Amino acid sequence: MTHDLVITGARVVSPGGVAACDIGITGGRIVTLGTGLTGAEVIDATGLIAMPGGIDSHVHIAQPSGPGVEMADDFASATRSAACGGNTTVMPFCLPEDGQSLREAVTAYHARAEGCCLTDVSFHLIVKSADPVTLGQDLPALIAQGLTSFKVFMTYQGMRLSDGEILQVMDVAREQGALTMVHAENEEAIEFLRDKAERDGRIAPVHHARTRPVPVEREATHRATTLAEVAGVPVMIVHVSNGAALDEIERARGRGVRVLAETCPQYITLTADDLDKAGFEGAKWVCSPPPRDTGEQAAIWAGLERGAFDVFSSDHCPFRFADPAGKDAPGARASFRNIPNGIPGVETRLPILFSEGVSKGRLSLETFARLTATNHARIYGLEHKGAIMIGMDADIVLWDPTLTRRISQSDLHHGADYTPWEGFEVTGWPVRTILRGHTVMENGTPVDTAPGRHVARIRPEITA
Ligand code: DUC
Ligand code: ZN
Ligand code: ZN
Repeated sequence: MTHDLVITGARVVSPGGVAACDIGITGGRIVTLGTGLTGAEVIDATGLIAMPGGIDSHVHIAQPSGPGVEMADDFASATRSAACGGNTTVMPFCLPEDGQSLREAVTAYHARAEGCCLTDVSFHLIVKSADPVTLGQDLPALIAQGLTSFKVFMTYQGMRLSDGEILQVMDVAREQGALTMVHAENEEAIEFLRDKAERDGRIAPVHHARTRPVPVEREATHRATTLAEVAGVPVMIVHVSNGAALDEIERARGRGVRVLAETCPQYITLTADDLDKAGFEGAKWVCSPPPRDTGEQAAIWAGLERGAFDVFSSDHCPFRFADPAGKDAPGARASFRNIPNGIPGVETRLPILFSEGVSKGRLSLETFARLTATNHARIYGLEHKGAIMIGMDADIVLWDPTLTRRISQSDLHHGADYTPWEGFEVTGWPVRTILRGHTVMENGTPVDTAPGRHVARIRPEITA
């Protein structure tokens, strides 16, 4: 049999282990794994590692961010950046604008993503209201259409749900077979600390981190896992930043609660000191939960090494720095409270974990593949993605494990005007990204096509 495409010479990372073999691709799917394969097109990947294309299950793209504030990426730039960073699928959130229903929001997001994506896309929902239409009509309808996961917030006025509302939403998740994701920070504790800081004149960006300390996240993590226990549902705790929150997760697991956990590059590489740069510079690192300290980085690393985390995502949430529609929003210099929250990272997630994890000998190639692709697909129900196996989509990224580079804004493809990792040295870099058999990035250059499409999902296995 002659294939459409054959990749030869690579070390192939699959759920069964790492093996030298050819990958035969026809019709956008992996159809053969073996030796001596023939194809209409052949990619010689000698010396490279073939990994499942990255799935970034936590990104924000073109998300409404408040009056006058605009995210730095649309779907074209975000997915171009994602593909250049070795990803083949991204999972953005659909956030309704004020007055918009969840279903209307999803329709608007589909329109924004239509025809311009370099990676596949699969939407999560954000549930910011527990009104009867959302709970009784929109959520069940959208879950039935394959949007089988949603996020709720315990922080942010206008977004947060009360404990009782979270229980109601979790109950819908239980009935309909969806997975609830929780942003766990205690809003009232943050408000108390923030008001006090402002009264005392502590208004610089670093006070964003100081007014969202570890206990605020630890308490909310405990509460989120307890609410899941009460509702009888699994829960994903997103962007875990510290050891105490992870302890709460592991304690809940010890009680038999089905708790999944996500962490991100910022929590293994950045600290609150990054927010403490002179003047307004620290705004570049303002995100929630904030980066902590080297002790907490070590706790997150220990969690990654012992398998306590299920997924490693970017939480890509880009704003331009030198821009009044971005980090320099009206009032942002007068108080950290007004700095848009989030950092760009979809293109740097994989190189950072590869370098810090695989190249430094802390993670095996198989663990890397699980944390960056396979588990995302399994947990969120992307049936044909996340593994180099026969029958799966031919979503493959070729890595050169010997390439050492310094991360630089000038090489990246996102819409932000900075990277929080400027100058950060990494060893290991993705050199070719293949989406369903189409090359979408080669040697750092995006290919000028838009083969990406929306992928509906099956019921997440943990909800069964
Ligand atoms: N939570 C996120 O998940 N992303 C950006 C901001 C936030 O609070
Ligand atoms: Zn969040
Ligand atoms: Zn996020």
